[in-house]
Amino acid sequence: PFLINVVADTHFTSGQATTTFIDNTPSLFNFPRLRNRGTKTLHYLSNITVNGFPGIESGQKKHFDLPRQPQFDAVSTDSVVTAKNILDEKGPSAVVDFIKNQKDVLLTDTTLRDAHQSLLATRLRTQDMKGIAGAIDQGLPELFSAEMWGGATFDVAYRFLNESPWYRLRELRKLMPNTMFQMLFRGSNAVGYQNYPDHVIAEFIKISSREGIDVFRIFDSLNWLPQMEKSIQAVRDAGKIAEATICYTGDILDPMRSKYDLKYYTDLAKEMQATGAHILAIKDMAGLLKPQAAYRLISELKDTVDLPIHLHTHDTSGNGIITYSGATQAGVDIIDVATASLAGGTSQPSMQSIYYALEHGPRHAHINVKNAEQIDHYWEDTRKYYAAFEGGITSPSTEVYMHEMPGGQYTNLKSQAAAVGLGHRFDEIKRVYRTVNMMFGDIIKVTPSSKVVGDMALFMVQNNLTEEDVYARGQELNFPESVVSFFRGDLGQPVGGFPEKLQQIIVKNKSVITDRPGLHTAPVDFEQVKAELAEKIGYDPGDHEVISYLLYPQVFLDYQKMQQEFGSVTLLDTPTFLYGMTLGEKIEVQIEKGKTLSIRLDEIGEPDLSGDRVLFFNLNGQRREVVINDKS
Ligand code: 3PY
Ligand code: ZN
Repeated sequence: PFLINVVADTHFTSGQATTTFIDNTPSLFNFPRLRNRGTKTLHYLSNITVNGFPGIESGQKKHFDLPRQPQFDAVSTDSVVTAKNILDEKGPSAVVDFIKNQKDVLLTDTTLRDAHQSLLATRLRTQDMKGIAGAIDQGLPELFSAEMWGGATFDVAYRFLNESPWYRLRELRKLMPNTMFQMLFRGSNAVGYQNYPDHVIAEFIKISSREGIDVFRIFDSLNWLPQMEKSIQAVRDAGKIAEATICYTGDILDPMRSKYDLKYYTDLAKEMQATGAHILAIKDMAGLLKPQAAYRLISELKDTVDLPIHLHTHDTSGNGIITYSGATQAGVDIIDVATASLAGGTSQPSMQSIYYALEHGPRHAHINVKNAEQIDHYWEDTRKYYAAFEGGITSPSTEVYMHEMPGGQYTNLKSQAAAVGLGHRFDEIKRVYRTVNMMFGDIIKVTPSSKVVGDMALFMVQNNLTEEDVYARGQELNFPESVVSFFRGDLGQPVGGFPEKLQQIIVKNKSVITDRPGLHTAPVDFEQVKAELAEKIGYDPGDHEVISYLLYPQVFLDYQKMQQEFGSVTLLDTPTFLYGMTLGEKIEVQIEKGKTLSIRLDEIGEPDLSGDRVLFFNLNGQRREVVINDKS
């Protein structure tokens, strides 16, 4: 390969190379890596088998039975007109009318997004979704939508699963033509943790609509409307459904938490309606909306706005079903649920449970529960693959009413704490999280503002700082970057503004902004970025790849590098993807129609002095060896 590189080098072939040519041309050593797909797959398998998957030690592979497939009594989508059919044929206003004409409460199934984000560190792979997607489309045509994209799934797919979120969207779209796809969109923070320029936001919405997203749940982590308006307009322009979202915090029935009282929510709802949104969503990201409060809030909102109301909660406290029951009585139009095997705890309440909770009452949950139970068998079996990523909350935790951490953050912060050696002080971190929230002025906490609170809490615990210490010694402390950025106004303005004294201590002499961060970001030249990316990856990228690179430059390039090294590993079954192979095991990977890799692991050699092991495989009848450095 070295000689090929030399001969291919234009500088060399032009005859200008001198004796320093080899030293000064490091690209000569970029050997064309493992081109062939089989070889790349063997390379991946060898690496995982020897070194383990990030977060999982090597040598853990167990036998898993194939997940059970649903047995439906009868399905006929011909007779059911789904919300997706209505949207495609008649547009968003017809869907709004469809919702308003329902007597029953409609369901959104969050299994493919929030459920695994909240329970399994967002690790659910497209391969496992593909195994059941068609059955969901056929067996649950009454669903309002399936939430399957956005939030943390976007970057986690690239970062940890070696797969493109766009691949997921395209594959599922093919398998679920009759189901509306819903995504969680962080307003001006898109699917990231920082503010992006307005036209980047608009471009992202345009591309994801084209690729198959129908409903955009748009929120701002501080409930600051100016950060949401551009997104709502972009969704309208794309002919899709804009759900303007109010994040719920505090407790409207607690007089001690008067900052977020009923009037706060109803006033905001009126402003949301004025943006031209199609639906109003109430996003109870931590699961703080208690049953009586839900009844009260939804009743008042129904009297205040003319939009359908879509409620989202997390079941962390164990009260989720009663909350939904209260909301349903008060007239909520749509509620978010997850399949039973991925419900409860920090995830959404169970779809099957709410069905029976409402059965024989005035308003039912609108699904075929038998089909839902059948589909759930698949998830019960599939969840087992991901045991290594379980968050560990196995029972209701009412402490959430104290710390108010969003469902997806709890386990995240726990592992962040463990990573810096503070795992044993997590109870203290939870209390300090609450203290920080109050120091910050009692803010809305949801990605990315929740991360700021979490970072500050970790910082204080790590440095043994009390609230008083922060005020007394703050000038000499170097606060985490996310905290400084937040107090400079980079995420927008919190309800009631920043506490001035603390803001001064944290930002010190840096300038702050009080208007929309989008007004301060330089515009992006998409063509120029595309050319820059093409140069880096060696091919002409699609607009979806350009936007991914814009949002997550390093994450996207790292993903590309992994693709070059290991090829596409999205088609491996999950036990093999996560745990590698055991000696003598045989697997089949269908890489395309009619093309299957048949792989057997025959031998794992002992490491040599530098730690290299040779693995012997049989690939489609041929003996192949792979050398891998043992880093375990
Ligand atoms: C996200 O933004 O990823 C969330 O799930 C917030 O609740
Ligand atoms: Zn959620």
